[in-house]
Amino acid sequence: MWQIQNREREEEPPHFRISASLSSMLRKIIHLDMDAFYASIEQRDNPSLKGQPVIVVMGLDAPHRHGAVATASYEARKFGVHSAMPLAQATRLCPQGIFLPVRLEYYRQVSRQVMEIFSQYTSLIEPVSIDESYLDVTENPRDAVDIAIAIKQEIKSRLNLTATAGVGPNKFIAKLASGMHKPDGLTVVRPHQVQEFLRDLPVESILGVGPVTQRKLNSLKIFTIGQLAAFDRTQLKERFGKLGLQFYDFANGIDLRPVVPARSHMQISRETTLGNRTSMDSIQQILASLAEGIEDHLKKEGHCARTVTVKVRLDNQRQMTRSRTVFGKLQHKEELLKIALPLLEKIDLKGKKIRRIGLSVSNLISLKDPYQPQLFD
Ligand code: DCP
Ligand code: MG
Repeated sequence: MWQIQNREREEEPPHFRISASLSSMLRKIIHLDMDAFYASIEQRDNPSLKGQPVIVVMGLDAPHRHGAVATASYEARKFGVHSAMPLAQATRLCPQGIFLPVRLEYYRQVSRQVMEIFSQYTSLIEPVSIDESYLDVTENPRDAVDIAIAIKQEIKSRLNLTATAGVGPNKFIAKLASGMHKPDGLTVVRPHQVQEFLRDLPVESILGVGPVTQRKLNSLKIFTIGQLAAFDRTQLKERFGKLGLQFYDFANGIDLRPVVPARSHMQISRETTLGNRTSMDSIQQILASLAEGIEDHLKKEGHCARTVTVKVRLDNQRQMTRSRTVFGKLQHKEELLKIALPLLEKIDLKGKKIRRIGLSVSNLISLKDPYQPQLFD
């Protein structure tokens, strides 16, 4: 049975007061992670391994048993065996274990089959590893929880494997949620439950808080995410720099990182060399004509973009780039420029000249996709 942590029907008033602009950024994100992925595939393919402590090893045939555990079935984990453990240690902890070699190409095939299931629900799929992905299902009219349940059922019925899912208003929350109940879990955090969900979790559950940062935070009497959320933002910035602001946002349930689909590695770019005496005004005009070229290309391909990058090469040969990713879908020249010009201003040009300037867009989204809304709807 799945453990569904869904306190939506509780009658308490919502704790989390989200401003209008923030609530417009709430999305429906599902984080999915397959359970004991390599080991589960081996157990599925060989029923005699069901319920057995299966340990899949990278370099099983290496001399002197120098292999390392890739993963262990949940039965083997009871003996303390886990990923990245040296084979010799795993053998000591679990002598009755069934040790198998990694079949990476085959697991990749299964991973592609999992992705195919995801793609029926959204095109915004960001694979993080062979068995873990973020899905942005905001544009799918179905409830995110229904979608997560349907995906889990389909993975079970079509592939005979189990996955754990977390549903939340952003990537940070969805990932934390999916880590709550494993294996075969489903944890849902609705926007008004975010604050309560985060409050008592240890600070080290925040992405980027490693042992050193954890010690520093603890020395400030910050042990829980709730304590971090209540801490002074300016002080966090002074002590931890930009990262401090990121921690503060996460602690307050804010995460603006978009789900970046795999195909978004594609980019469209235009660039040109500048003359010796090109003024800033004409640089802006040149940028506008580069933007026009990109708009034409995007329209022809039926794409829009989420990321804009400005690249300049200076007369000292140094190259500098500035990028910005937005929630909206960009296609028109004016929209591209509205992002590109401030990016250009961010580049420190004191005493230098721009030799070459480039504009590119990436994070491309297809407009032909059934789950993509029409532009500017
Ligand atoms: N993997 C690996 N080496 C590691 C960690 C993981 O080769 N150090 C491989 C084996 C895993 C797969 O990647 O099966 C997915 O990694 P996960 O961390 O998601 O672990 P599992 O899916 O095995 O277990 P869980 O149920 O905890 O997700
Ligand atoms: Mg996994």
